Amino acid sequence: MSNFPNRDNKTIALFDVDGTLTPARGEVSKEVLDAIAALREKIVVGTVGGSDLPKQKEQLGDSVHDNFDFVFAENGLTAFKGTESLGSNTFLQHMGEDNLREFLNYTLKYLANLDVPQKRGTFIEFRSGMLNISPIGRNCSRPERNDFEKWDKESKCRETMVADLREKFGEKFGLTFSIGGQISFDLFPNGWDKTYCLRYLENEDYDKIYFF
Ligand code: M1P
Repeated sequence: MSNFPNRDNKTIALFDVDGTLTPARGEVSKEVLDAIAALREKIVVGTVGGSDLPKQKEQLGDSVHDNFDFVFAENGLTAFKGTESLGSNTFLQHMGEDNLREFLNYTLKYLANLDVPQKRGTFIEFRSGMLNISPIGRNCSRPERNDFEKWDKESKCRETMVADLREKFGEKFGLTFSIGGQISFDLFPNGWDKTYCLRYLENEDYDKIYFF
């Protein structure tokens, strides 16, 4: 950070990736990189993306560690200051094997008992920072996905399942549930959203933190 002698090192701007620095799942433009480089002369800059680091590099380039002071992938579960790793965390580490097994055994039985009109494969996707659970199965086709969404609106399948899991495990394991897409819902430890990365800035003593 000493390459920028005249900048305000007490102010940092953090940028979301998809839909902010880049189009959704797209690549960053030269204009945006130039604007970031100019801003970096004045204040500290960082990225906070929901995707993992390889995907963030596909979008922002392999030089992302050179162009930003901080790089937070998976909302900060993977964290870098320059090229120095600040740490990493996973859903498995948060849960521990015993709690995870208890949760999965219950959820798999619940899924088996669901009377979904069409069932395909990959009902539970194990991601590094979350679980994604789908009553129809993630490898359904596009038309099957659309049909499930309609059926789910009437049957309230996901809503009912989430209410059940939340009551049984929400407080016990500190989990947040979120129905975002068409065929599934996500669950992750409380606080593992975009604010997760802020824990790495606590010791840096910033006066102002902007998030875009
Ligand atoms: O971005 C919203 C959701 O998109 C997908 O959901 P679905 O496959 O149900 O449409 C998933 O990637 C999910 O994790 C995500 O929250």
